[in-house]
Amino acid sequence: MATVNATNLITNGGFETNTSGWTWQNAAWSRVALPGALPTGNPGSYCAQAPTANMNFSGATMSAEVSSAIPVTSGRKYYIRAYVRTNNTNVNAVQFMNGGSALTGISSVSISSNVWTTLEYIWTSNLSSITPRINFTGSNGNNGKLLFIDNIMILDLTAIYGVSKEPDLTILRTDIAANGMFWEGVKSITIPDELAITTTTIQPYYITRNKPYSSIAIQATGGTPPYSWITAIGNYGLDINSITGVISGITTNSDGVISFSVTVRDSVNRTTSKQFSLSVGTEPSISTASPLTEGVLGKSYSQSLSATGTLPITWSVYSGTLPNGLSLTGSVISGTAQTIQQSTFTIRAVNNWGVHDKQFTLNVRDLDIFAWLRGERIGRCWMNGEEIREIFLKGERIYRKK
Ligand SMILES: [Ca+2]
Repeated sequence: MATVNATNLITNGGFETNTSGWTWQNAAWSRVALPGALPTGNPGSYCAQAPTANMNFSGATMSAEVSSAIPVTSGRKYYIRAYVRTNNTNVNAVQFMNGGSALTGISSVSISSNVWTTLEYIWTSNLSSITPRINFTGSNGNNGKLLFIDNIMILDLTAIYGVSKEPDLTILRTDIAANGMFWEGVKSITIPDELAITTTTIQPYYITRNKPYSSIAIQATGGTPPYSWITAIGNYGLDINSITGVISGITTNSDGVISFSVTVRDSVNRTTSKQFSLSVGTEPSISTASPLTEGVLGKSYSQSLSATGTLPITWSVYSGTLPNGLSLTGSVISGTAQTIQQSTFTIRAVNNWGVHDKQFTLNVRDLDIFAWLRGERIGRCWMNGEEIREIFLKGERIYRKK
């Protein structure tokens, strides 16, 4: 919340200093005590002449007008307000005007007899100055009853709230009510900080297709809490909790970035929106089977690993070690096997949507396998695709794989 000075652009808009700054169509207008309650601190209103005099409302008007134009700025927003009242049954309308001309968007208002009526507007100026006038319109009859005016006020909302942050009437009434009505000169007015969505990126930003998703709550600041949240992302299978600001659901969207607008509304219906996006994809799943293709001592080796899931996928040896001489680069295990061994290790595949670990074994065998038959080195013996390790003849080993 911030407290700022709200300057009434109309000097003596509440007639606290009698007729100063005003001219009157009927010179007999005078300051009188208020007939009926306005907020405290309003010691007098201006009214038409005393009840014994005549006011001709036979198609005529009666008006009070500031005596010199006040500057305004085209394009800026202004809060305009006046209290009016009459017990003259021949008066049927009152209007806040610019001298003798209507202000754009502000028309006359019917008034009920002897009841204070609030003229209240947010007006976007199309002028460089205005001469505020309260214009009563009547018909048929001469009588001497009363017309009251009080608390005429013009506030430069653009100056108070800043460009593009001017409130609507509901918000302004809330602000003013918190401080009491004010009627003259400079008064302080409490305005809420600008309502803003402070979350920059919805977390988690990456959303896995076909899996339940729940975000960290989107955050807002300013305005007048509590907040409610609105968005239109139902076509992505997601929705926002109107109270918590948490986005959840299951999306079946294909890979890619989805974008949508999130709106926050505060308790006085001020709203602001922000564009957000989420990235849809799927987590990795390593599809290469274990054990891996056997390596041969001293020979170059290359084995590409594969995984499903949204690219890019980053590969690493999560635990264990690759056979001596081999290394993992990207998704390829390669190198020159240096040691006859069987290695067991865990490969990790990671992308923005998840992690998959899978254990592999990789055997490195001897390149120069040979065998001995009765003391002579010979080639290798195979049977049904299996390499034979030893052959015995009548208890004597006649063949041995090295
Ligand atoms: Ca007053």
